[in-house]
Amino acid sequence: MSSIHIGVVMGSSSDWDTMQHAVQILQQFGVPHEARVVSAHRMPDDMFAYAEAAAGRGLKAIIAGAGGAAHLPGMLAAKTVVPVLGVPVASRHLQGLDSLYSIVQMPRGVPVATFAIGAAGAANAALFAVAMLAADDARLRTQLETFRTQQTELARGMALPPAA
Ligand code: RP5
Repeated sequence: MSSIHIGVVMGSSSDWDTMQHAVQILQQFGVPHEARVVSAHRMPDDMFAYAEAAAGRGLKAIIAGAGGAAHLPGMLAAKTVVPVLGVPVASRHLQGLDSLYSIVQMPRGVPVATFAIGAAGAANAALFAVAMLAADDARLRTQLETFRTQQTELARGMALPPAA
């Protein structure tokens, strides 16, 4: 059994600015993970090999980010029953709407859990993965509850500037 629980993959190193927000969350929660480039279009054989090996390696979820014609999450999901969490990366010309539609509109039968475009989606995908793992991990559940409590306290402490 692998010690890696979550795989974070992306179509290009240019996705890292976005996808690092997922990795930061996994680091913060102490979740064993890996991060690598696995391009659907430029390395399809590697992508299939990654997906086919995922369950056997003990991965509990794959967070997959891609931009433009973002086939990576859907094609990974086609080759594994390990849950795939898709992150649409903002593209140069259509600002990620193309990525979002490419990832979210999976035909019935092969789901990809799709998150918001960009950094918030990457962070939330990781938080969702943490929540999945927390179902069987009391330490993670406590950490997640503390994280939520801290957010609540931050929001309650938010001050607004005087009206102009
Ligand atoms: C996709 O193409 C990647 O996920 C990336 O978002 C986009 C552009 O890739 P680069 O041209 O920056 O390598 O496959």
